[in-house]
Amino acid sequence: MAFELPPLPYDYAALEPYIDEATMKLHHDKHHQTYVTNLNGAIEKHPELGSKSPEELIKDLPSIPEDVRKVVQNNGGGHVNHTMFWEIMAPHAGGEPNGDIQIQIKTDFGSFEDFKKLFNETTAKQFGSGWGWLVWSKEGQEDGKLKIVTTANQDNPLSQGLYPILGNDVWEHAYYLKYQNKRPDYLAAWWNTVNWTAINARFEKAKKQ
Ligand code: MN3
Repeated sequence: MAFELPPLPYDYAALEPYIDEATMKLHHDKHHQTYVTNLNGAIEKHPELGSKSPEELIKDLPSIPEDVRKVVQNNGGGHVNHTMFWEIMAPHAGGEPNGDIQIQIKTDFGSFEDFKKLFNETTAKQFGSGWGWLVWSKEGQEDGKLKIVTTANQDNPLSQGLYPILGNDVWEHAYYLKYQNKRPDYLAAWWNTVNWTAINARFEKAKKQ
């Protein structure tokens, strides 16, 4: 097996009351596992792809053999997205950002409150399944800039040359058991799980890309 499901870095119930135990169990053990299984199915057809990291695979989709390109886009994306998602959350987390990301959010959005509001509004409007992202963009920028973007399905900003610093999953499987159709309530509650230490580490990586 080329790729494996990473263990959840905390207990299934650790993000209660913001994300419930049943959702975490299904989301990690069933949904994320399915992306890994399907990605491995594509690798079986083209074993040379197994020497690359999942990030490398989705960064250069045009180089993926056509018969498995869509499978890699969806399931490689699903694997990368969820691996990040578990890492950028933690129990007893949330609150105000700290470190370099706090300074950069202030520079690019004015304040954390303004950033959060814009992120939640933008992500609430993503039609159907997808993700809301905070990305680091060097496109047309001398030093780089934070931007908020959304993607459909399991598409990852890496495929567009953008580095994902944080992302929130707005597929219904991420929130429907607890929040039903109230995506904005889930989006608002989710900030209580955000692990700013992990996000600062991703921001450091982004700047080195
Ligand atoms: Mn998901």
